[in-house]
Formats: sequence, C-alpha cells, structure tokens
Amino acid sequence: MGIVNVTPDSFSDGGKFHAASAAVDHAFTLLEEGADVLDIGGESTRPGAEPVSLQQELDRVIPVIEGIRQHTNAPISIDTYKPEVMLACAAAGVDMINDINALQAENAVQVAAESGLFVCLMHKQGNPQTMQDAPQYAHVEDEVVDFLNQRIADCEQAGIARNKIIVDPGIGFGKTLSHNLQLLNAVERLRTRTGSEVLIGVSRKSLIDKLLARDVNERLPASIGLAVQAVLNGARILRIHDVRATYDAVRSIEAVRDQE
Ligand code: 8Y4
Repeated sequence: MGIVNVTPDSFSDGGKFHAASAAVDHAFTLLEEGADVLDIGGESTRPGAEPVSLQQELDRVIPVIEGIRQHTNAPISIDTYKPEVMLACAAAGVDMINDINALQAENAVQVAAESGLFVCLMHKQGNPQTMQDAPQYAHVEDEVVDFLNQRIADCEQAGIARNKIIVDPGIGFGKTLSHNLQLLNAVERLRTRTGSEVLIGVSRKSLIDKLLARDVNERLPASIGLAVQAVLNGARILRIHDVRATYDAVRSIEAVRDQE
C-alpha cells in the first residue's frame, strides 16, 4: 500500500490544482514501483498538525481519487475517520476505508457497511495530539487484540462481511518503542487471535528515531528491515512511502521463504 498524502505540507507550492495533479502523478509512480493499493489521505495525523474541515478534506481527496480513476481501476484506500468523507469517496470509486479511529465515529460503521467496501480497523490509544505523552498498557498485545475483536464484532453486527475486515495494531499511535516492538513481534498472533489479515505501517515512523536516532529522511533502511520482519511474521499489507525499495526487499525474501 503506497502512501499518497494530499496535504498542503506535502504538495504546497502551486495551489489546489497543482496539489491534486502532483498527488495523482505520485500515485502513478507508486503503482509503477509495485504498489497494489493506494492510500489517499487529506488530513495529517501528526501531533501539532492543524485539523482540516470536512469541506477542505473533500476538496483535497476527491479530485485525486477522480484523477486516479480516470486512468486505472487499481485499488484505492481512503485514510479518513469522517463518515461524510467515506460516503463521498465510495461514490468516487474507492475500494477500502482506512480508519485510524476504527469506525468509532457516529454513523461510521453504518456508512462503511452500506458502502460494501473493505475496511481497515486500526488500534490507537488516546488522540493524535496527546497519545505519545505517556502510553500505558497492562498487556499491550491483549489490549490491542481485545479492542480489535470488539470493533470486528460491531462491524459484523452492522453487516460488514468478515473477509472485508483488515486489522492494524497502529504502530506509533499511543505506544512506546517497547510497545511497538512487542506488537511487531506479535503479528502472527494478532492474525490468529482476530481471524483477520494484518496491515502494518512503520514507514519512516519515529520508533526508528527512538531505536537508532535517525532523522526522518534517514529512516529507509530501518523501515525496510521492519517491513521485512513484519511480512515474515505474517503481515499481509504494508503501508509505505518507499514502494520500489520495499517491494524489492519483500519480494526477494518471500522468494526464499516460499522456495520448496
Ligand atoms: C514519518 C512518516 C513520521 C510518517 C510519521 C509518520 C498508519 C495509518 C498513518 C498506520 C494505518 C504516519 C493513516 C502516521 N499511520 N493507517 N495512517 N496504519 N492503517 N506517520 O500505521 O504515517 S499516518
């Protein structure tokens, strides 16, 4: 899953139209590099980032989805927690809802169910502004599994098919370095204990800074190493920035793993 950010910080220079066309161009580059899914996001979740209005978010993501859809049926995921955005993006032709809030907003589960789309349910502790202040768990793996299983039950009750539900432990979302490493180590059990395929997002994240003291532009080797280990531990989807490099690493270790 290749990341396509449509925020002014990512494509700022030439105004609205330029932002959309630059994001569409980037999406096609990611597909050429080996991405199977494009994750389109119009709101930054970074601590300190200013929230965007519903209209702003729609103005950012809809032209990009339409621009991609003019040329390809490649699977598109929309990174949003707002049910209104989910609805509009479903109409614009996306295939999956990637919700860091796990469809906990009012009406989100109903909208997702009626859309018939795939959903990714992510765990987080707290909200993006304050979640890294003092993350605490009695047992992080159990708490993440229990949360995801409750969200799965809610989704199934609303009519979302079991095979359309993907789960994600939410690396970096209200977790210390140790919590993140425990969850990456537990991917296979997350899969068996939830009965869902697992998506992992580690690309360029600050756990790499905590582990190795690397600036954001020096995190590629560790991002690839963690992605490879996540795959070996059973992860099915990787949310990543650097598609070509990660694709080559993952495809080559899979060739060894799957050799008779
Ligand atoms: C550098 C680069 C520093 C990226 C921080 C970040 C996930 C996600 C995000 C994830 C799913 C991010 C939308 C955070 N992370 N969705 N979204 N799983 N499903 N931070 O791990 O990339 S945004």
